[in-house]
Amino acid sequence: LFLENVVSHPLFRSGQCTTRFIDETPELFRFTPRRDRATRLLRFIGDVVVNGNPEVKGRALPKLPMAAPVLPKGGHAGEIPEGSRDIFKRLGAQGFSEWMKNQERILITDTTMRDAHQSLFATRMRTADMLPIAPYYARQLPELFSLECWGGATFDVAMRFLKEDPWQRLDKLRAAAPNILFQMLLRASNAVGYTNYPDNVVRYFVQQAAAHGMDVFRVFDSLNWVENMRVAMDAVIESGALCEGTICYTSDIFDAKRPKYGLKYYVDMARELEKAGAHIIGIKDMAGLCRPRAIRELVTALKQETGLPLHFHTHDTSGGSIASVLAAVEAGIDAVDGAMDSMSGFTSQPSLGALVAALEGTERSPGFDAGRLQPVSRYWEGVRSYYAPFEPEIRSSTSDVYRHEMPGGQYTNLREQARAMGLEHRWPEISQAYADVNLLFGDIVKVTPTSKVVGDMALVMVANDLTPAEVLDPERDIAFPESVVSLFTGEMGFPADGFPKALQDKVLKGKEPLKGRAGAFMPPADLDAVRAKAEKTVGHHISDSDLASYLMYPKVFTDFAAHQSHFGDVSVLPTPVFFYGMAENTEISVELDPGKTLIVDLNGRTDHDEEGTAKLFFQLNGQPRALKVDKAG
Ligand code: 3PY
Ligand code: ZN
Repeated sequence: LFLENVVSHPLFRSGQCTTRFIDETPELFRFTPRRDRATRLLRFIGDVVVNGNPEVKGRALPKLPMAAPVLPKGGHAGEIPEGSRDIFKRLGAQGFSEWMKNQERILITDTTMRDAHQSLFATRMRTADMLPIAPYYARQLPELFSLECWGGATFDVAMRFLKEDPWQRLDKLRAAAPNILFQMLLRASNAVGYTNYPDNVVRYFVQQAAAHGMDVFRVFDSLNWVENMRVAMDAVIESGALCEGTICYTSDIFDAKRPKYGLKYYVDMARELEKAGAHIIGIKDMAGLCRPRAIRELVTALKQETGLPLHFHTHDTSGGSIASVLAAVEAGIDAVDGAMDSMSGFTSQPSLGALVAALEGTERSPGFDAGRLQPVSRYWEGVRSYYAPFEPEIRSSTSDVYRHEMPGGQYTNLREQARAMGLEHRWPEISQAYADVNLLFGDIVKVTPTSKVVGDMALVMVANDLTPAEVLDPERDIAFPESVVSLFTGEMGFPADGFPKALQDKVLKGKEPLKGRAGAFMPPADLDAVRAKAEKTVGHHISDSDLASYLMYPKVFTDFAAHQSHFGDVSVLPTPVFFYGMAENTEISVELDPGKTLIVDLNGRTDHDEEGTAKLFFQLNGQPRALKVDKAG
């Protein structure tokens, strides 16, 4: 047993290992017999076949077996050409920032592996579907500026719902595509969570992400408060990575009725971000509100006022985003985001194919033609069909977004929350309540986590048939959700003009709001003590990245660890098996490790007996295995 683990490790064999070795490779010190992995996976498969995956309960499930996505023919092996990451490594952060400005071609980020699925199907895309295409990106699309593949909601969803380790996803992708910059979304002091963390936790998280190969950190604050971004920005800069200091765009710079979000607001913020050390300025139009005229004006002004490259991110909820991206390109933007065609449109990013085709033959063409995207897009099309049960019913663009201003990444999630509360049929009221809550809260920036608070309150209003006047009425007692109390306390920071005083008093019921940045009032986490506590809870040694997960989400991490010890690493299972199980008389293959494959056949099953137990008959690499599974609940 021992021989399979520690002793065969090259570092151990070199005789150079110290106690750090245990810290850095804890997996080698978990002495689980190898064949247990197969048994545990079989246990998981059996459970899904008999009881269903709780994550898809109540959804319309696809018919099994499902066709596998088709990978492009060829182009996945052989030499890896130079890409943006090689250039970055050569030039360093400052030099790379200059390099970006000197490019005539437009630089392109593909968001398919992060924001696109976050916005289209509730962040459910699994690592197993990302990994096979990564070698093609490395070889066929080395001209891409970056792959946005981590952060935002993907971090907690990975552990919470997909039962997989986000760090392992990053490591595996990194190994498969070492030449293209990886980009993540970081919610500044909220890191990848929903509320502020102590400063040393934010720093620790950034250090871990950088050590695992993250290159571009898109750092934003959900109230556009630069003061609240500094800790995260400094940590990124100190780690040697690229810091994209980001402005969240809301309202409309031309709306005379909302003058606080005029051009000056954004220019001032960009200047502050430049002073704070950003290497790139991100314009994050999370709801897709920035129309062509506005982005043209914004890019022109920010180019004049800052010496930094600009990167535009938008959503296609209204259907109008490609026009905005092209306007940005014409105004001289340096980099833009899009998603592969089959993963684009609606609440996701605009289509990369459309963008590249529009720029073909111009001096701003990205250096590859739209044809090169098609095989990759076809692969994603197959992947997307796996996740159909997570897609909302709505099929078309909706320019109604200019009214409710809901971020693309939230739209499908809020509809999901509404569905879970039995309120989906009242969606028009919910979206109106969302707009009303924004005004009640003082017309704030709405992006994770503030957008979630606005959504929570909107659901409460609709569920309880509350009007805005009733919410404000001092005589009327309202049970505000915890997230609303947290917002008005200042735990997510403060908007530049503060919160409306009367509502704040009503929400806080005499409790004092914070007098400044939440991080300044939080004692630093004792990382050794937290680690010891986490290890005691999960019952084994944890790695540095496990600690980062635990610091972000203690309960989610411990539940995930318990799932892993019961079922093993389920991230290696094909997606249809993970969510929908296996049909009788079908076979799947599972790659446990490179070159180590498990063939699983489900030959038949019995119904539940009186005790509620069903028997499943498998073959595991040709050997018969029977498995008893109890009925859930
Ligand atoms: C996130 O924070 O996850 C977002 O996508 C915000 O737009
Ligand atoms: Zn987005």
